[in-house]
Amino acid sequence: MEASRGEREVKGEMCKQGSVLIGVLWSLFFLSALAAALYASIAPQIGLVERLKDRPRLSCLAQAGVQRARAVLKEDETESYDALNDAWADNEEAFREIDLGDEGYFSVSYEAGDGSSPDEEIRYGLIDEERKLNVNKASFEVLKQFFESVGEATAQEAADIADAILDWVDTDDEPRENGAEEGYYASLQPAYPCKNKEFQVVEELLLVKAMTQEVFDKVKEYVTVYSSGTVNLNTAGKPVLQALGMSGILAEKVLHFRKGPDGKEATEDDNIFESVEAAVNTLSSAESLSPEEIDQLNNAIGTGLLSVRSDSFQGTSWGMLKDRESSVKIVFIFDREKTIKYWREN
Ligand SMILES: [Ca+2]
Ligand SMILES: [Ca+2]
Ligand SMILES: [Ca+2]
Repeated sequence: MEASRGEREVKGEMCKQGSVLIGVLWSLFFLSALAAALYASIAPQIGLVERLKDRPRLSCLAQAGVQRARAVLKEDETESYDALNDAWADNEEAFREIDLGDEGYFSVSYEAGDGSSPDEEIRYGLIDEERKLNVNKASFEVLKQFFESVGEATAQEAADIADAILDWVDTDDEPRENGAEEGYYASLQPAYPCKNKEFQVVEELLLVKAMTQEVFDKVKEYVTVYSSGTVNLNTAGKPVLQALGMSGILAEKVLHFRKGPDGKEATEDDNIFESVEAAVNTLSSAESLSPEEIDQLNNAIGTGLLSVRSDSFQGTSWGMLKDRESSVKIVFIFDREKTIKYWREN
């Protein structure tokens, strides 16, 4: 009996130790589950903190890209004209993954297409705003043609949009034939005023009567509010040349001439229009032009909207660190006087 009481005591003691052990294991299990859950809930914040810590460095790297863009533009050797083989337009040496030592590197790049094919290629440099149509400066005829050919709007829709744009910008309150002024915008739900001032961003076009998201998406890369107002014959794509009254075939002849012997845009052998006055002679010396095409080119010149020079430039500068994937992107637009017209960092 004594022995069995002793046995019971030992067993009781072992049971007690066992349950303490199980309790400890449970606690450990519980704690590690809690830690895992906690980590999962704060992991995004840890990532965010890391990124925030990197941000000033990344921002500096991207800003170095903007400074480089200014320096390259300042050294532009062809001041009387601007073309796609200028140093600012396509220049890997100046803009592609420029190593800034331990800090990281920057790239200034964009996707390029000549408007005649869907093929896009990455180029390192700036986009001149004069390759686009300035909606603050274009006439009714140019706007109507542009929204018909590029926006794929019907003739009536294009006329509505063109007149509504002119009314949006002009300071009076008298609607044009197809346009809209205060009376129209005041009747909308929600109502907003007619601006009677120039567009400040291209997205503002969406506020104008008759404009649809569908049309806007088709035209947005070809419109600007930042250019001097003229369209550069050396850089504009087919849709913009067509808006100035050139046929598709004539616009293609302009692009073909510009590409030069190698048939490629933005290479050393590109042909250049050195002045608007000589444009007809320059083009007809290289391409065969019909009398109608010569008339079209002369009419386009007659709009006063053609030039061979650009004044405002847009760039996208990426700052990147060597050991991490995070990056900062700055989209900027400045003019030759280095006035910043647009700046967005994210
Ligand atoms: Ca008005
Ligand atoms: Ca008006
Ligand atoms: Ca070429």
